[in-house]
Parts: sequence; C-alpha cells; structure tokens
Amino acid sequence: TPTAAASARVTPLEVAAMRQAMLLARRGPRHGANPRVGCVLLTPDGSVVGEGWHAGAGTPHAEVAALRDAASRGLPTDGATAVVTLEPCDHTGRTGPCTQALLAAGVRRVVVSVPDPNPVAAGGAERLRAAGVDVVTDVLAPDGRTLLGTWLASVERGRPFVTLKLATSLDGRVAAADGSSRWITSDVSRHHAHDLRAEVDAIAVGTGTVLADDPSLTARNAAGELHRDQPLRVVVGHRDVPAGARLHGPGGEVVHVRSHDPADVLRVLAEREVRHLLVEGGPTLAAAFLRARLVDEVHAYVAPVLLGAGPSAVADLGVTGIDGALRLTMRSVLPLGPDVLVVATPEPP
Ligand code: AOF
Ligand code: ZN
Repeated sequence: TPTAAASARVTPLEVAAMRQAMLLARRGPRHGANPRVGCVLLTPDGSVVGEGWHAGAGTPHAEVAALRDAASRGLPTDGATAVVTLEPCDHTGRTGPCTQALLAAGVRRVVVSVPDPNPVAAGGAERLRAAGVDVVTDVLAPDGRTLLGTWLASVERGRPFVTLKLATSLDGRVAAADGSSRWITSDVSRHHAHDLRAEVDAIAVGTGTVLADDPSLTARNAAGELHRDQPLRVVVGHRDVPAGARLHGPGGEVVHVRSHDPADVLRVLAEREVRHLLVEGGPTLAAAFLRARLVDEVHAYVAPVLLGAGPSAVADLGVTGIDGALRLTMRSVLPLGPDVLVVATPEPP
C-alpha cells in the first residue's frame, strides 16, 4: 500500500508531526470553498520551528501560516522539512503558490498526507521535486482523507456533496393530513439538524416548501442566535417567493434556481464553489435528487409519532416493484432524545 511505502521513508518524528498537523488543520472551518489543512515545520534534527493551519478561503494557506509563525518566533527555516496534510498548491488563486513560499524559505524536504485532487491547485509535489526538494506523499493517507471529508468528495465528484435531510414520523410522514407539520421531531433533533446547517455551504428547498412552511433556512444555536457564517439559501422551482417570506430576513444570500433539474442546481452551486449542499425538502425536491442519483448521504430524523395519513417524506420515485427499490447502506443510528437519527448512503451508481 502507498501508506506502507511512505512509512518506510519517513521518521517517527515526521509521523508525529503529521498527527500534529492534522490536529492543527481541525482548527479551520468545516465548511467553505477550501479544505482544512495543517502544517508543521521541522529542523533537520526534528525540532518544531513553526506551525500553521488554513482558516478558510482568502486567508493564508497552512504552509504560509507556518512559515510566518517561524519568522515571528525568529527561528530559521533553512534546510527545514515541511510536514503538511495536503499537497502544497502550485497556483495563484486567492493567495500565492505555497511551492514558491516553501522554496524561498529554504525548505529541503516536504512530507504530505493527501495529494491535492483540485486540478487548478495540483502539481506542487512535481514542482518541488523539480527544484530538488525531497517529497514523500501518502503519509497517514486514510486519516488525511477523513480530515478532508466532504471537501474531498466534492472535488472528486466535480459537484457539491449532497446530504438529504428528512424529519419524519415513524410511518415516514412529514405532515398531518391538514398540512400541519410543526413539530414532528423533538427539539433535540431540531438542534442537531441546526448544527448540520452550520457545517454546510448551502441549503436547498423547493418552492412548495417555501410556500407551505415559510422557513428562514438559517443556522442558529440552541438559544436561537444566528451563527456568524450563514449557508447560502437556495430555492428550487419556477414559482416566485412571496415578498414577505422569512427567507428575505437576516441570513445567507438567497439564490433562486428556476429549474426542476437537480443537475442545474448543482451546476449553479459548483460555480459558486459550494462543496456541501443540504437538501431539506420537500418531498418533490427530495424525490428529484434521489431519481437523478444525486444524493450522497441521507440523514433521517425519525420521531416515535404515527400519523396514518399525510404526505410522505419522498414523492414518487418511479418505483413500481420491490426489485426497483432504492436500497441504502446503513452507516449509523444515533438516539436523539425521544427520536433517532439514521444516516444511510445510497449505493454508488
Ligand atoms: C495549500 N495549502 O492550506 C490549502 C490549500 O483560492 P486559494 O488560493 O485559497 O486556493 C484554494 C485551493 O488550494 C483549494 O481548492 C485547494 O486545492 C488548495 N488548498 N493548498 O497548499 C492550504 N488550503
Ligand atoms: Zn497553497
């Protein structure tokens, strides 16, 4: 395996520095256009001279932050080893290329966990080797991939990673026969779902849900206060959003995609560098994403409530016989107060 091959070429101090770099990376935000990345700079004898992490798009990359840390401590980086969780970038995006910064600082060796899958930024390892730097990749790669999470999945797919959220009664309904839907699940489940909103880049609902429920689609804490970063609010469908809708209140920017095709929605969002989309309903939008095989993960909050009538969480999927059922793989079941959260993933197409 690449990991075994890499481990033969790294020292125990470098592996320990990689674990530290991964902890540093976790200080960065889980959401946003950019990945979480950490970097530790070591002298040739293995002492730490600088540490850095990436705090989100537009801020310095982890390598540059670590070089600045060393400079601010008055410690030399000449001949140093950079241990970094993602392959250093070789492009000028919102900031300059990390390859150039590392070379200018005299770094002679670079230890990487995961190669950068983003075509515009990739090529750093190649560039550094061409400049005579010793580069080792795939160190603790499984942990490095876990750290990158939905960012990596999104870049690999070339579209946002899609989580479908359902909140249902035990018999799979999202509202009673008269349309009333507040509150099927408990406040424990609702707070949990709000934490998920704070982790994603965008939340989508159909126009039917806007008209029926008038949601605000904001990420709030248990006290009802808005988080600092708010997800983009995406309305899908041809009907207009009423001028007085709660969506027009404080929160993230509102984007209206006048199409019923989930692929159109993902295209618009990919252009805006959305990496993680949460589809919150209603049943028509959920079915459209499922039929298009554009759901990566389902989060179902299920309450011990029976309604016996009323709309189900997912509209017609075109399944006429049991052989055509959409089968998912159970990933986890989490009790949440009186409810449970089921996380399941569809079979890859
Ligand atoms: C690195 N170190 O800490 C991060 C990297 O627009 P920019 O300039 O912020 O570049 C964003 C891309 O750079 C991002 O999509 C990913 O490929 C890479 N992120 N690279 O060398 C870092 N965060
Ligand atoms: Zn960079």
